[in-house]
Amino acid sequence: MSSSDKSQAKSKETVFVEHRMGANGLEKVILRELRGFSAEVYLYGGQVTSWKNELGEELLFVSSKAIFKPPKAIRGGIPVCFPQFSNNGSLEQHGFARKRLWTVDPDPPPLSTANTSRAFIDLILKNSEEDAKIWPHRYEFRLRISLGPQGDLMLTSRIRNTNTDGKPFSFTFAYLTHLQVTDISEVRVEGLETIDYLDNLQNRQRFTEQGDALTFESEVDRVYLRTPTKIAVIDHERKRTYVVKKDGLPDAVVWNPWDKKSKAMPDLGDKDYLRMICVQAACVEKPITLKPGEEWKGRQQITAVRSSYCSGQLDPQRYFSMAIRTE
Ligand code: TA6
Repeated sequence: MSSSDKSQAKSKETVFVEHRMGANGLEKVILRELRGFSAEVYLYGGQVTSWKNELGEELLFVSSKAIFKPPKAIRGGIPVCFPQFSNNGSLEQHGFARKRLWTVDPDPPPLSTANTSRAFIDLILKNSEEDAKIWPHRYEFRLRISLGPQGDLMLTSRIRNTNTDGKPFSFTFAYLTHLQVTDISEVRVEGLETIDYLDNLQNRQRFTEQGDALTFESEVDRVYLRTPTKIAVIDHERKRTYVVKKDGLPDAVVWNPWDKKSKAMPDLGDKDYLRMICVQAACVEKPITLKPGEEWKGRQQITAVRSSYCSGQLDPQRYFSMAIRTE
């Protein structure tokens, strides 16, 4: 059988989008692409809870004690923080979108970026009477989750102000992305060197990152401001690099709870912090303001590439630029 026949046969047998019952009767959608990458999205929270490579290796972290039951947010994967990131506002921490039941968007307006993938799902969340009591605005939040041809995981959010009272609204936003790593003490983050950040562990005081890659020896909870559009997370142990590319999201939040906070969080295993790093494409410092009829778009694309980086063998900066070139 020729290779094109094989790929046609594979394409015939691949179910690109499958609706399934997940934990506790919550509905989920499984996305599969031809090369064998897959992803899982719960309609509860519009939350990606799994992203696996062609070998079936899990690339996202979900807590061993995650609670898949409303009204608790699922600990791990990629919670969507809207209309407020952090507890620095009038709403609950990270807003309510991750605790709402999203629906499949039957007829989404076309996205400007050409979509070649068949493994995608369009979800939508709209204002509700209940939420209007705490956030008195009308909006349409469209979220497309897709697997690209290289297995990359793409999330595109489009938020439109549909207020009929002429009022604008403002919001902050983050994809609270939990990446799975082998050993946090062997992880480096490239791309944030010399960038200013707000340190949530020091009353959001402003500091400037050092000139070298970010490494982890204790709890980190920082909002990096106006970062480059590409950030690399190198899992040295696994020889894997995640490249996070973002658009419309100027900031990036880096979080690891470390041991003490892990023990204090009931839905996080005591040792889970060793296997996770949160690198979140976000808009925190300067809220986004939309007038009625205006729409904002924020995209995040994560690619997992093999990295042969071993200390002393390869300059991470050079590797990082090489990793981007192979994109
Ligand atoms: O992303 C950083 C952060 O704001 C941390 O401060 C920590 O609270 C984390 O989010 C998780 O927040 P959650 O509300 O999901 O427990």
